[in-house]
Amino acid sequence: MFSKILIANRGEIALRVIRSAKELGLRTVAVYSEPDKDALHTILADEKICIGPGKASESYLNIPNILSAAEITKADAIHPGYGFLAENPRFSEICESSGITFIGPPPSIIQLMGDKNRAIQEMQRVNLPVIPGSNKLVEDLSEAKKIAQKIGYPIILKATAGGGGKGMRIASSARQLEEQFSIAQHEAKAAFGNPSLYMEKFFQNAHHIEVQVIGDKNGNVLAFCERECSIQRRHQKVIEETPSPFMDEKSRTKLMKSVQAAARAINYQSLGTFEFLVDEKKNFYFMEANTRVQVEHPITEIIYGIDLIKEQIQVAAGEQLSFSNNMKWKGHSIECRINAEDYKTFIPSPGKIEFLILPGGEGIRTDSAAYTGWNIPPDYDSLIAKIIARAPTREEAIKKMLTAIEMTTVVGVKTNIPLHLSILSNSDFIKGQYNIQFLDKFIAELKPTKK
Ligand code: MV4
Repeated sequence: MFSKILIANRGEIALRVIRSAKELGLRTVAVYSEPDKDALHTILADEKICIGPGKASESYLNIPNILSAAEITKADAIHPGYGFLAENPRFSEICESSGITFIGPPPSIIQLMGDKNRAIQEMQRVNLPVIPGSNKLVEDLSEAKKIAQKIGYPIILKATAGGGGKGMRIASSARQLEEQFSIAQHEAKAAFGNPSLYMEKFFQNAHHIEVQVIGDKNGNVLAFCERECSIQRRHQKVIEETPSPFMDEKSRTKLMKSVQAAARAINYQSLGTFEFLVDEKKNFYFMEANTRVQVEHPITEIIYGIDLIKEQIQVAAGEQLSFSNNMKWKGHSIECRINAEDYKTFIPSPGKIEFLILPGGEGIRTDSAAYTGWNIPPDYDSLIAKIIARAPTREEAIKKMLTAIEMTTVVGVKTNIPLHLSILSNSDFIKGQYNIQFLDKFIAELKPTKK
């Protein structure tokens, strides 16, 4: 087992990793940018090293500075968290060649899943259903039009070096495809340095459902109960829950077994999440996989009563998975992401938190690095806290979450708390009758169009 790990991240996830590392008796090193001098992860780690100014490219994305911090403090492992360098294959390779364990999958897996088109081809090879589409890169507009004819409109163009919705363009006709194709190529080139696109049938009324996996270095791989993540706006998740109110036992078992088999077939190691679209008939189609811990991982931890970050650190140190295949989950869990933003426009609202009261009580967990007096810097995401509610039934979990959020106080910055309260009180949401269309429609109703 390691003796000291460096957390190459910030905010709530850095604090989350520090907690599990401390419980494992490890010493912790925080890296921080100048605006994060007084951040909670900086304060609560055993050691701290400033790695640069606020701009992410000069600090949290600055590989030489992060590795120097690891050398200086003699850290024997690095946890990348999510975002920043978490899915950068070059970073994991440089860690390994520097004799520092990268707490995540091997570079080959990060590389595979980072190339979205290649990942789809590989998942098809190991018999995981994939979204009907080109299943190859689309070279030019004329090929795109031929493939779209075969698949049937509407179609969606996706950047193979993208993911998480970045660089997606939808076309409902050949004329729209003519307009969108070159825009999608330019956006992909600008955002990822790679203009390559692939195409899929666009599922209008699907669910966005994902499956957590974990693998150790001895070929053991586990898949967990699915997470429903359809409530997103511009590909930013707002509310996630597990189990999905849409899935039934039969579909759930089939999905989990299929993911476990596919993950085992490619010898998946460490934490990962396989994302699917599920259609009205509950057919699931692989969309993409993330080779990192996800923001919403606590809802899975809570229904299983496990610590996924501890497991991830232990398997990185070569230990066996500490839980078996037939794990049971209990109850229902929901996560609400409380952001410092205008809830109608989603425009971030950084600044000083004058006063903060986060909720507690039975069945409530808050993952947050915010505190009264903390100045939310404008350089990073605007997450204030993740509130996670767990109860025996979905109805009770919703009621518990509503109560928790009503008793949350944030003074000094705008928040999306009103949005959460209105979603959690919405009858379709309460009935569990929603899909990926829900939030865009809901927000349109929130702010009636100007007369
Ligand atoms: C899709 C899709 C429908 N059809 N792909 C990919 C990244 C994720 N954040 C959203 N993604 C989607 N990919 C195909 N072929 C629907 C989504 C999607 C979505 C799309 C538009 C508006 C809201 C959405 C919410 C979740 C998923």
